[in-house]
Amino acid sequence: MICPDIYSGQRVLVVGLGKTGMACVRFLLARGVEVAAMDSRVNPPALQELKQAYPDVPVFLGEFERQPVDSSDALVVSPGVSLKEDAIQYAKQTGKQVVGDIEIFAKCVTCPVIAITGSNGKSTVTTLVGEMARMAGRNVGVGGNIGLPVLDMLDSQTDMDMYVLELSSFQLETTHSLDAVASVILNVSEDHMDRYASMDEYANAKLNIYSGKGVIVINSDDARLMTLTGALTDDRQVFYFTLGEPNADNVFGITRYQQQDWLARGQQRLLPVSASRIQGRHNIANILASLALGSALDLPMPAMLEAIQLFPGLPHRTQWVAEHEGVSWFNDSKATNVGAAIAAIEGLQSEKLIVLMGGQGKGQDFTPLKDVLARRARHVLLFGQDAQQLAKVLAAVPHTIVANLSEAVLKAKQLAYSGDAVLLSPACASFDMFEGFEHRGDTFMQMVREVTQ
Ligand code: UMA
Ligand code: ADP
Repeated sequence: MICPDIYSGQRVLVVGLGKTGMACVRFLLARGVEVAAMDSRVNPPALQELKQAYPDVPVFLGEFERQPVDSSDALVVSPGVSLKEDAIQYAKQTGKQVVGDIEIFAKCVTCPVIAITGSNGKSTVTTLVGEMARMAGRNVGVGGNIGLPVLDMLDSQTDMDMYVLELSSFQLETTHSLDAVASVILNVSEDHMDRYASMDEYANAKLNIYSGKGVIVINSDDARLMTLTGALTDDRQVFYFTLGEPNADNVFGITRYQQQDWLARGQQRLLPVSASRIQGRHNIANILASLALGSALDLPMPAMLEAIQLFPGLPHRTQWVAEHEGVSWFNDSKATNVGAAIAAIEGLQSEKLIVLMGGQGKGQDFTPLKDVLARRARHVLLFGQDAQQLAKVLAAVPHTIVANLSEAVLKAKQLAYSGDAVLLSPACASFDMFEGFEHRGDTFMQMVREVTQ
C-alpha cells in the first residue's frame, strides 16, 4: 500500500463532505487513521454514502463549531470551504496542520506528476496532455479538479507511469509539497472574486503550483504571469508558450509558412494549426501549453502531434451543436467567467453573434465584455440572477433581458441571420437556475435541437 504511515497515530478532521471529503475519509481510514467529518450543510452530498460505508465515523453537521477542531490533530479541508472560515482560522491559530487532498497526494505519490492550473483552459489542457501520454504508450492517471478526486485515483489505479492533475486555486491554497515534473498556470483572469479579496490573492494561490523543482511552463503573452514568475526563472528549466512567433528553442508558438499558421517549437515547424479539430485562438494556446508540458516530460513529438489531431475537444466548451438555415449554434456552458466568454466570442469565425449569457456573476467585473460584444454581437440575450448587472455594462450593445434560457433560445432563433452563430457563453456560474454547467449545457442543446428540427 502506498503511504501506509500518513497521519500515523493522529486524529484527522475532514472538512466538507462532497467528493473530496469522501475520498479523504476512504483514503485515511484505509491507513488506520482516526477520522471525523464536518460539514456546514445538514445534508451534504456524501452523507448517506459515509453513514452506510463507515457508520462509526463521527460526523458534525450544521454551522462549523470549534469543538471538533479541538479534538483533532490536523484538518483536511475540501476546496469548496474557504480557509477564512472561523473554525479553520481557529485550527491554524491553535497549531493544527491544515491541508487539502492534493497535499496528501503530493506527499504520497511516487511517479511523475504534471500539474495544470489557470483561470481557463485547465480541463482542455489536462485532457489533451493525458491523451498525448496515452498515445505515447504511458499508463497515465488524469484527475483533480476535472472531477476525479486525486486520492481515489491514487488508490484505484496501480502501475501508473505518471499523473496529470487539473488543480484549482482553491486546491492550491492548501498545497505546499507538490514537486511536479512540469507545471503551468495557463492564464489568470477574474474568477472566484466572491472568495478572494483581490486578483493578487487569487493569482498568488495559483503560484503554489510552481513550488517544486520541475520545469515551469509560462504563458509569455500574459503580462501578470511574466511578472509573477520572473524570480523563478533564474534557477529552473523554463518552457514558454505564446500565440506569437517563437524566438528560441524553449518557446512554443505560431509561425507563418506558405500562407498557413503552423504550431512551432523555436525554428522547428510541427503541424499546421488547421490540423487540429478544436476551434478558436484560446485553444491554440491550450495546444501549445500541452506541447510544452509533454516536451518537459520527453513525450515523443509524433505521439503528441497525433493526439492533437485526434482530440475532438470537450463537451460544453465551444461545442458545435447544430447548423440550421445558415445559422450555427454553439454550447460554451463551461464559460463560467468573463475571460472564458471573451475567448469564445473572439474565437468563433461567424460574421455576427447572438450571445446568450447570465447566471451568477460571482462578484466579477463585467466591463471587459463591453468592447468585444460591441464588435462581435448582433444582439445579447441576458438571463438569470445577474442579468440586470450585465445589462448595466452593456448599455451601448443591443440586448434584451429574458426570463430564462428557453426564452433566450426562442428569441435567438428570431434574431439570427444566415451566416450568424448563436453562442451560449454565460460568463457566470449556473447554480441559480441549473444543477451545474453540464445541466445548463445539456438543457441548451436539447432546446436547440427542438427549435432547429
Ligand atoms: N462545504 C461546507 N462549508 C462551506 C463550503 C462547502 O461544509 O463553506 C461543504 C459542502 O456542504 C459540501 C462539500 O463541502 O458537502 C463540498 O465540497 P467541495 O465544494 O469542495 O466539492 P467537492 O464535491 O469535494 O468537489 C471538489 C471540487 N469543487 C470545488 O472546488 C467547489 C470539484 O471541482 C472537483 O472536481 C472535486 O473536488 C474533485 O477534485 C468543481 C469546481 O466547481 C468541478 N471547481 C471550481 C472550478 O472549476 O471553478 C474550483
Ligand atoms: P477550465 O477547466 O479552466 O474551466 P476548460 O478547458 O473547461 O477550462 O474551458 C472552459 C471555458 O474557458 C471554455 O468554454 C472556453 O470558453 C474558455 N477557454 C478555454 N481555454 C481558454 C484559454 N486558454 N483562454 C481563455 N479562455 C479559455
